[in-house]
Amino acid sequence: RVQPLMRIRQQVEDIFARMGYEILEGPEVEDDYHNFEALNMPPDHPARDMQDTFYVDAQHVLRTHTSPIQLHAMENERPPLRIIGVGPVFRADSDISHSPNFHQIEGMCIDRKVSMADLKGTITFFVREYFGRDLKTRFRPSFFPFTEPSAEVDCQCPICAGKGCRMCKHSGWIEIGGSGLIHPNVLKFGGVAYPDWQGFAFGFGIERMAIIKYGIDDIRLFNENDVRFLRQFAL
Ligand code: 2NM
Repeated sequence: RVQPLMRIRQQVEDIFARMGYEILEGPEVEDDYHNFEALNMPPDHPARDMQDTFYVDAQHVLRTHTSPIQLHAMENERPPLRIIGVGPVFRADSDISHSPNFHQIEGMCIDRKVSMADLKGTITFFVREYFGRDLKTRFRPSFFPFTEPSAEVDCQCPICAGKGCRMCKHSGWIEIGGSGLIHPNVLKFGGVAYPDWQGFAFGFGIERMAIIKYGIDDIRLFNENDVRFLRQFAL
């Protein structure tokens, strides 16, 4: 069988491929510039803390997110761009809901005029396709260094259809990712001529997307290779 996480990755990639996105991977070891500096995280930024980041040497890290893939795409391709960056990422964190090597899928759209409305339309379409029904999507103001404005993305809980259950902590809503308009500093670092070109971006954790769809309660199950777990995802 296809491993459940890779099934989810294929499904998510496929939805964005149908919207015209190009699917890209990238190096798992990145230099400090592409993982942090060019994403508007200067040398004193708290995200660089040794407690979160696996350092390879003074200048290189195991990428902590897939956003460096977007940076490489800005450097190597010309707008308009629709890019999905996907693959493993690494953070020094491990418990029932955090894995030190989890997977992200991030999207970026760069065009002449791009707004929060375009972002919301794209994410709303994705949520409907991914869960296969008409779940509502909600955007909450938030902060990320690489986007301004920024928003967290919630959808109605697919387990209880918004009624309230253990998965959504009885709120009816569940957080599925982050998003925003790409910060002008990031576009400039990537060599994109702002404001002639503008962009939106978003990111999801693939384990989290799988956990929410299937009601799985422990992220570690994906890597244990217990056939009783894996068999439940037979086609
Ligand atoms: C997120 C949330 C918000 C993001 C931004 C970019 C880039 F490189 F284009 F600026 N890529 N991904 C982004 C924005 C990711 O994940 C929670």
